[in-house]
Amino acid sequence: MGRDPLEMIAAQIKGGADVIQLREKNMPKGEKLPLGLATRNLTKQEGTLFIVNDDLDLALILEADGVHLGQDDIPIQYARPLMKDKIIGISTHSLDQAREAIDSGADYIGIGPAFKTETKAKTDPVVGVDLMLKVQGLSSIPVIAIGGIGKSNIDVLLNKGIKKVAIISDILSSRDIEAKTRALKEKLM
Ligand code: TZP
Ligand code: MG
Repeated sequence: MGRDPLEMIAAQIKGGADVIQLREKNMPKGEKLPLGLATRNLTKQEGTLFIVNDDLDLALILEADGVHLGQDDIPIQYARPLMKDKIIGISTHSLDQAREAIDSGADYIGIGPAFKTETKAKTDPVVGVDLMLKVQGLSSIPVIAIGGIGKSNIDVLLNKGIKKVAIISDILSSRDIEAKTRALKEKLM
């Protein structure tokens, strides 16, 4: 039997995760809603930022701290009037996409995949560290590397100056999610 998603979230918060993103690509919205409500309650209680991936409607209903939009999601121009001064993050895979996200008022940029990953069904080509650094140099908003990052390769990014990361499988595949999150977080501090 799979592990309880809320317990996995609680373990990541205990381990020091700064942000929890609700990313359930294959879950019907009717199921995402109660999970989202519980996640909102927990993150609020713990003082952890809560971002909803893809679903602007859920982000609004759940009163999340922000929404994360990909290149094929609702464009930021339509999301901003509804999200007001809440966080809007944009996934980017190239310098042009990053420039566009910055110009359109993104609060942070996700960039990747940093390494090969099985988590996303259809990934763009791996984005090199040099491009990530260029994107970091474009503005002062946070740039968060994503895709295939874990304990075995995070130093490659850190050593070159990429200091913010988003991680899914390396954490969720761990037997002890709290300990793995803590070990990764310690590297980031
Ligand atoms: N964008 C590029 S890869 C990815 C996203 C959302 C998924 C990252 O998951 P993992 O398991 O940390 O590689
Ligand atoms: Mg998306």
